[in-house]
Amino acid sequence: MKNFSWLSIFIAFACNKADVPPPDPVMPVPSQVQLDWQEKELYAFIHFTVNTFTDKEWGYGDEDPKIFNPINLDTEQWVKVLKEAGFQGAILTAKHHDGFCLWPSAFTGHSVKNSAWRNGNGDVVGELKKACDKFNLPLGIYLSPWDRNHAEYGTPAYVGYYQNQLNELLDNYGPIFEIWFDGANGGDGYYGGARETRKIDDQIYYKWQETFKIVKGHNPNTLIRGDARNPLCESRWCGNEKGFIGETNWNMITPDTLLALGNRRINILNTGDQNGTVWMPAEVDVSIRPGWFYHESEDSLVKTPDELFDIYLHSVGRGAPLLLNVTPDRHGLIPERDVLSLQAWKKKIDEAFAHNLAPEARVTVSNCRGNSPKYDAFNLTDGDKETYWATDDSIKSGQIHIQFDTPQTIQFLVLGEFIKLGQRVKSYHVELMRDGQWKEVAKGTTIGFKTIIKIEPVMTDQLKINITDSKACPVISNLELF
Ligand code: FUL
Repeated sequence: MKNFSWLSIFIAFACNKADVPPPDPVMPVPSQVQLDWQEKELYAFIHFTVNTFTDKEWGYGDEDPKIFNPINLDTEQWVKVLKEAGFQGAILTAKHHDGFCLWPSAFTGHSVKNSAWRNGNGDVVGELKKACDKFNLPLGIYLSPWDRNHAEYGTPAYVGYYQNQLNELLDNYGPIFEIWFDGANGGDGYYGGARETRKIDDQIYYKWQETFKIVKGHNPNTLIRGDARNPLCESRWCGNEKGFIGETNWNMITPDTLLALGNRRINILNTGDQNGTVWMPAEVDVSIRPGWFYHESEDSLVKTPDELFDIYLHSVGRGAPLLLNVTPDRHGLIPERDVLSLQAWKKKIDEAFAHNLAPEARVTVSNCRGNSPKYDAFNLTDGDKETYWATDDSIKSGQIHIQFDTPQTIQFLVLGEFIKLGQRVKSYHVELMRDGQWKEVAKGTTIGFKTIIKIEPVMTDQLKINITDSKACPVISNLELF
C-alpha cells in the first residue's frame, strides 16, 4: 500500500512535468511550404538559352531562334549529375531576359519551335520534366518577367502574355516546387524591332498579386522566390551572386522598410532583419562558373571542389538553401570538368559530415524548461527534428555542455533552432577544454534553421556552447559534432 502511494506520487509528478507547455512562438514563423523547402538545403539552377550560342549573358532579344541547336541535348545527363551531387530540385530558365522560350509556347514564335534543333519539334522544358520525373528530382521554373524580345513589353498587353505563359508552363509541366521571379529590368532591348529603352515600375507593372495567384492556384506548395519588397514572396535574394549569406542571417524581413531603402536594401537582404515582420528566408544563388551561361572562355574557371565547399559552408552552413547554377554547353550537356568538380564537392561534404559524434557524448544543459524531460538536453541529439531543448521563458541565455569519455577531434559543430517557433538566438560562443583550461574557439550571432561552426580541429573531451542572448527563451532542436 505504501509503495503504491509513492508510485502514484511519482506518476503524478512525471505527468505534471510532461505537461509543461511549450514556449509561445516568436512571430513571424515559417509556413509548411517554407519549412519543407528549407530542409532540403541544396538546389540546382540551370541557365540555358540562345545566350549559350551567342556567348552572351544577357541576350538583346533579337537573336534568330535558328541559332539554338544543342545537337546532343540529354536532360537525363543533367538530372543524373545533379542527383548524384545531392541536389533536391532543379530550376530551369524556361525564358531568360532575351525572351526565347525553351518550350514550344503557343503565345510566341520566339521559341524552340523555330529553332534548328530537332527541326523545331524539340521541347527542353518537356524533356527536363520527363527526366526529373524518371529520376525523382523536383522541377522548378525561372520565367523572366523582363522580356527584351516582346514588342508589347511595357504595355498591359505584355503582362497578359506573361501570365498566359505562366499558365501554360504550370499546366503542362507542373507541379513545380519553386518559381523564380527575377528582379532584373535593364531597360533597353529589341522589343519587336523598336530597339529602345523601356522602363516600368517593377512594383506595380507585373501585377504580382494576380500573378502569384496563378502560381498558388496551380499548386499551393510551389514556393515563390521574388522581390523581398513584396510581402507575398516566400524566399528572398541573398543580396549578392557570390555564394554567401550574412554571418548574421535572420529569416525575417520588413518589406516596407526595404521599399524606403532603395538600393541600400542589398545589405539587409544579406542579413535579414531581427525585428522583421515577414518570414522570408534567403536563397543563395551562385554559378559554378563566373557567368550564368556557358562560355568556352570560362572553361578553366570552373569553381573547384574546395571553393564549392566554402560556398556550402557560407550558405547552407548559415541557414540559407544553396541554389548552385550549372551551365549546359552548346552540345546540350553539362561539361565534364564541371561534373568532376561537383562529384568531388559532394564527396567532400559526405566525408566532412560522415560520423556524428554527438550521440556518443554526455550532453547537459544549464536550464531545462519546467525541469521537464520534454525539453531536456537529450532532445538535442536524438535525431528527431520535432523535439527540442528549451529554457524557461524568463531565461534568454543558456549553456550546452558536451563531455566525451575519451578525447575526440572535432572540426564542425552543427546547431539548429526549432524555427517553427520562430528564430530567436542573437549571439553565442563556443569553448573547448584544452590543457585543463577553457578556450574560446568560435563565436557567432544567429543560428536559425542550421548553422555549421567550423573550428580548428583539436583533440578535446569537453566543449561548451554558450548562448548569450536570444529574442526569447532559446529553443534548439539539433546538435551534431563532426
Ligand atoms: C539575374 C539575371 O540578370 C542573371 O542573368 C541571372 O539569371 C541571375 C540568376 O539573376 O538577375
